[in-house]
Order: sequence, then C-alpha cells, then structure tokens
Amino acid sequence: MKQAWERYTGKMGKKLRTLHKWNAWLVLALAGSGVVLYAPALRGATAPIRVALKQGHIWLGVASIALLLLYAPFLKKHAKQLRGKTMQASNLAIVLALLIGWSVSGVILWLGRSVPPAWSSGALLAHDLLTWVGVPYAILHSVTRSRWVREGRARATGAEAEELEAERRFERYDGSRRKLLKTGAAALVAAVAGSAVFRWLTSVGDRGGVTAEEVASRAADALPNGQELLSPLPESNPPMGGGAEGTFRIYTVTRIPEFDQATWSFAVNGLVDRPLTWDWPAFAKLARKAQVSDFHCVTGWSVYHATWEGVPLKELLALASVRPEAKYAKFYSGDGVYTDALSLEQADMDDVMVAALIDGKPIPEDLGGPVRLIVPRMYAYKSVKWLQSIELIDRDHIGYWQERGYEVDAWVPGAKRS
Ligand SMILES: Nc1nc2c(c(=O)[nH]1)N[C@H]1C(S)=C(S)[C@@H](COP(=O)(O)O)O[C@H]1N2
Ligand SMILES: [Mo]
Repeated sequence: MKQAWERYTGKMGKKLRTLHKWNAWLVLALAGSGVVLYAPALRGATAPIRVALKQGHIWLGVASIALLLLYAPFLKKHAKQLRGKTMQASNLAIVLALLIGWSVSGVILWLGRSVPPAWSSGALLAHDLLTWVGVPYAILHSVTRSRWVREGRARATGAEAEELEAERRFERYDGSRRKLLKTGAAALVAAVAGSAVFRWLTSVGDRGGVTAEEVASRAADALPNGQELLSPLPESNPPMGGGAEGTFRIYTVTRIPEFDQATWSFAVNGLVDRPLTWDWPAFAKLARKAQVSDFHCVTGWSVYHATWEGVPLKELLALASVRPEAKYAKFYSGDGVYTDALSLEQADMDDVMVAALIDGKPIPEDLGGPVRLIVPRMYAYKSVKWLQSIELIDRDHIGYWQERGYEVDAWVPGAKRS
C-alpha cells in the first residue's frame, strides 16, 4: 500500500512503512474483535468463545500499545515532514488521538476489578465512543486511499520516472476538488453502511441500551397485561434512591421471552418441604420490600442507586421451607437457557431479591421483567433475568457464564460478603 510516508526515503521511511502496515492490521483485528464483544445481538452465538475473544482483544491491544511506543521516537521528525500537508498532518493527529484514547481506556478496562467501578464505566464509555468514531474513520481512510493505491500500483513498475509521475498525480489528487467529492461520497457510504450495521449489531428485541429515565417512560407499554397489579410501595414512588443513574445494556443469550400474564408462573421447588407455584396475580400479591442498590456488569458498566422493589429471596425460601440437605439455590430463566446459583449462605443476604419493580415502575421485558433476580453485591451475571423458578439442590451448579469462562467468584470488589 502506498501511503504518504511511503514516499519517504531512508531508514525512517522504511520503519514508518512497517509500523503503518502493522498498525493497520492491528486496528482491523481490534475493531473486528471489539465489535463482536460489544454487539448485544452476538452475545448468544459467541458465548462459548467470549472469554477467549476478550483475552485475544486485550493482547492485540497490548501489541498496539507496543507499536505506539515504537513510533514515539519518530513522532517529532515525522510531524516536521508533514508540515504544510494539512490533510496528512490532521490524519496523523486523529489517528494518534484515537490510538492513545483506546489504549488508556483499554488499560483501565483491563484492570477490571482492581479499579473502582466508576473508572471502568468511564473507560468503557470512552472506548465505545472512540470506536464509533474511529472505525468509520478507518474505513474512510482506507477507502479514500485505495483509489490512489490502485493508480499508484498500475504505474509503479519500479521505474523512477513513473514513480515520480505517480507522486505528482498524488499531490494533484490530494489537493483537488475531486478528492473532496470522493471523500464526501465515501463518508456518506461509510456512514449509511455503518449505521445499518450498528443497528443490526445492537438490536436485541428492538434496542441495545436503555437509560434509567427511559425505563420509567417505557415501563407502561412493557407489561401490557398485569402491570396494573403491581402498585408501587411508597418507598419506590417516588423512588427512595432518587432515581437510578446510568445505562443498562440489554443482554440476552437467546431472545427476550414475552410476558403473558395468563401463562406466566413462578415456582420454588427441589429440596423443599413445601413446593410452591404462583400465577401472576398471586405473585403480584406477595408482600414486597424496596431497597436501593447499585448494579455492576463485569464488562465495566454500572447503574447506580436503583430502587428495586420485590420479594426478598430469603422470604421466598422460608415460605417453601428449605430442607437441611439443600446447599444451593439454582435459578432458571424463562428464556430456557440461562441459569445461575447461589449457596444458601449467599442466598440468605438481605439484599438478594426477586425484583418486580425498578424506580416504582414494573421492570420492562427487556430488563428481565416481570421478575428478575438481583444480587447487588455480586456482578450482574448472577442477576438472572426473566426468573421463572428456583430449585433447591444439594450441590453447586455452575452458571451460564461461569461455564463459559467467567470467574466463579462474582463478588464485586469492596462489597460486604455474607
Ligand atoms: N436470562 C438472562 N439473564 C441475565 C443475562 C442474560 O443474558 N440472560 N445477562 C446477565 C448479565 S451478564 C448482566 S450484566 C445483566 C444485564 O442486565 P440487563 O440486560 O437488564 O441490563 O443480566 C444478567 N442476567
Ligand atoms: Mo454482565
């Protein structure tokens, strides 16, 4: 590929060419793996390899940081050579800003549980934003250069005279209005294609993320039948936590099960003396409590001080009268695939809840409604959505994500353990 710096001669030109080539491949691989890691629509299909994919993405990121460090000694001289070439100089500035931004936020994300959740969520936001700017930019960059590359290749037969001619063409082309038009057209195509791909990748049911405020405004349509049965306690209306802050990313590994009040049921069974089943109206009548808690996904995002209202798990277990030989509670999602488990000591924590409302509104379907588990002191992969039944068992059960490489220890750092 003939880039601006390919016209440099000498040692530095050669090094820059090599660095540029490696950087291009790394950015491509990072973008590919990063988009797969991000895309809600791909969670289920990629579940078995997600942990390895994330590890691979991290190592590619480390390699990319190494390239930046290798480039650093050339920066001053390189910038000097680009003086007066506005297009190329601004390209360099943009690329460096992107790479540095990705590196810093990536390292913070990599540190994971050794940094406060607020750092992780800031870093995740930055990492994503840079990607939504950087990937279209990289596509644009390669598209606008490729025409010149094609011309250059046709002419570059090795002869010096032809090389010079190609270079002259490039200089003219670089400044021409045609280039501007081409760039504009390529930008348009990239933007349209990019947003279509983005919308597909982020589609889960019908959306990819939902802010706490949106939860409140959409809740009414989310549970068309039965939501009127859940009248919020005074503590959640207005929410005693003051309203949740943050954005839930909507996750499912299959689909979003549809809530039908007529067929919905909830059961506690297994090693219990009194197996119990509720239909929706009966479940909606159970005494509920309200609590304020934070919600942390291990990938870096958090939602703070949501007011959850529901039935404390320990009260449901007490109603069913757990037998002494039971050691674990296993949770089944109505999606038919997702499960998790808690030891009975963990299940006994006061804030583990089968929640039905958030901030005084019924939990919307895409956030796990009508009822989901909430385990505030553990990462949210323990918080099974569309909770359908709880089975008491005498041995541990490895949950959906732990089975696929997530840490079995899901405690949020700093959280008080049972
Ligand atoms: N049934 C089911 N429950 C689930 C998940 C899932 O994919 N399916 N994802 C878990 C993970 S990893 C997180 S971070 C939270 C996300 O909750 P949200 O989709 O309401 O934001 O749900 C947890 N519970
Ligand atoms: Mo998560």
